[in-house]
Amino acid sequence: MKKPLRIAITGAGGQICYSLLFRVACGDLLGPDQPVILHLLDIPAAEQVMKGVLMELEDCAFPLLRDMSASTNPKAAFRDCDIAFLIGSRPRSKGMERRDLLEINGGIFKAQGQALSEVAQRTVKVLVVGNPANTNGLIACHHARELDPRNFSSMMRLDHNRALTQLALKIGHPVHDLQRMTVWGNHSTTQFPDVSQVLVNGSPLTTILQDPQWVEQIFIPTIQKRGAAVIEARGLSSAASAANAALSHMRDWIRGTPAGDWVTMGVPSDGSYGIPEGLMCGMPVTCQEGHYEIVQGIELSPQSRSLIQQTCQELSSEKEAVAMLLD
Ligand code: NAX
Repeated sequence: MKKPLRIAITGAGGQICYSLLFRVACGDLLGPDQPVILHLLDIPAAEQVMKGVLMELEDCAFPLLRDMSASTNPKAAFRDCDIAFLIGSRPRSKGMERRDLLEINGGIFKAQGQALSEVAQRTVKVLVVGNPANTNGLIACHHARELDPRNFSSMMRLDHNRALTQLALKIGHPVHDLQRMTVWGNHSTTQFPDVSQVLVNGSPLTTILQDPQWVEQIFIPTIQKRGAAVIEARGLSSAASAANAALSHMRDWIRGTPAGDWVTMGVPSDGSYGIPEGLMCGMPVTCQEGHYEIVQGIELSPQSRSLIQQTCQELSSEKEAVAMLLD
């Protein structure tokens, strides 16, 4: 049997983790022959809830779950961890300005980046889910001075999966037939779900979808506003689908993307596609042997370039709003 891997998960008392923890513990992330040790982190107000979650994890008798702990101290939770899901963050409360939200969360992710840098494995893979995910990811990465920035990513996979399904429904194919979806930019309403490279059973989508206006007028706004639509329907934000996306993101990063396909990850921009360096931006990536590469050579139309520029402008303005946390 392999040596157990340590997986830190923050926001452990919240609704996304209530789905994610159980899937990680049963082997959905790393496979049926990889034991895991779970390190839960939340704030003191959620200590009692974490206790209950630990009890339920015990009650599942998962064969792969070798040990688990709950803490309110980031350094304790991140010690020696191989994988970290940073999910916990402060929600926007009544009267709070967007700038205040960015700053409060920035403070949380600064401290967590520093703690990861001090105590996590040097190869730790970090996925930031807590919103604003891209900018929080940038802050955590910036403060993890002893770690490679390529260890950090932010979650765009829920947007990616939403886009795949809406497209599959439109053309009447199973999701399985579709490849090469990309969601550029920010996990926000400015994101650009880009179908221009999508293949359906190896053929360009454009040979099947005869309705270009649908993409602009229905598809793109539907994906951009899907989070709000789920809140409207459920009275709560996406949780199980977010947990599934986080798990898929980390699984593909570690175990690789299928040949000929790619996924969307928020990763530190390197200047590709004219996106300014130093943003945590949704981009198409392939993964192999635990490393991602940004897909190169995609031909972008002037309209696509303009939509990418708009969402990156939003990322730049978020970065400016937290400039004091990026010194
Ligand atoms: P919940 O409010 O259910 O849970 C959040 C948990 O985080 C709470 O238990 C809270 O005590 C904890 N927390 C707060 N500050 C913390 C800190 N400093 N350290 C550790 N834990 C802390 O939210 P949930 O629905 O689970 O969502 C979590 C985050 O994911 C939110 O920021 C949400 O906006 C974000 N999302 C991001 C998505 C993405 O695609 N990037 C999609 C889903 C989700 O909306």
